[in-house]
Amino acid sequence: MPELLPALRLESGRFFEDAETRGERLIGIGVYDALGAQLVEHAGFGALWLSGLEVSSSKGLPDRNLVTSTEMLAVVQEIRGLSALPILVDADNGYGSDETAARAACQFAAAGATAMSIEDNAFPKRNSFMIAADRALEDADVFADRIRAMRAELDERGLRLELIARTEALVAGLGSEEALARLALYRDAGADALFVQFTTTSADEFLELLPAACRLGPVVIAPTKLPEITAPEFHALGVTIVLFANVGVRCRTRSEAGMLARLAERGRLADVESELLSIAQLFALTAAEPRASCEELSA
Ligand code: SPV
Ligand code: MG
Repeated sequence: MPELLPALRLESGRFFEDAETRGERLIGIGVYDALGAQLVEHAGFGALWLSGLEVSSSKGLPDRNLVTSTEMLAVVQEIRGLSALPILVDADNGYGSDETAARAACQFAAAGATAMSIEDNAFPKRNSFMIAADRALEDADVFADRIRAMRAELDERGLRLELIARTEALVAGLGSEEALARLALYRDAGADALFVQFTTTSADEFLELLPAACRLGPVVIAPTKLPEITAPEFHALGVTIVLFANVGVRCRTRSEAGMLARLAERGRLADVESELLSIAQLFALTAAEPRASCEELSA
């Protein structure tokens, strides 16, 4: 009987503190299901970003606080069953209150997640790249109290989960000073890592404040709007984890849409066969042992 699950090499301890101590720099890739997590692991990346945008999109929903913590939990569980990579859960704004955030933190921790990111978008959150969206932020002290509430609940239950505090201050047009003040407040409230989000219009501000943010603590970024800068370049600036946050769902959706358009036009499988995994490759991917490599899958 083959092993159905790979041996898990889960980090115990403090993920970000350990990464800093070891001088570790990682790339995390956005995922929304276990299959995507397997592909990311096979490709050799070091972390999984369970992306709110990707999970929302995979359900045909906009990224506006519609996906619930229990839906995210189900994905954490399915991924943890197949991958030993660190799972960083994008928990939006914590789902509305201190209690919802603390409950989600405990559930994600118990399911084997490594970290949970919460952002200071007011409820209901809007994805950072939605144009003309209301950009109201949560009051900074209210948000800091949320971090304390999550930590207290985790500690009370003897659970360990790294907390990533993300500010949307640059996205909201509030400037670098506000962004840094919020990051410092969130760190003092107990966040293990800091995340500063930006869009095209705030990319310069982001690059300017990045060194100061990195002096406050371990930093996580998602440089969707600075696509020319490499992950090693960001690492050299002091960033601990670079997230390519939404590449999975965008790639799969685009390639599937293209294939379907050609199939609709031609009505013949042979015309799209070269765009498909073979059935054998699919079986190899989902077989217990041995699993197929990325090179084999894209051959
Ligand atoms: C996500 O992946 O859901 C993120 C990153 O929060 S982004 O949507 O790119 O802002
Ligand atoms: Mg998100």
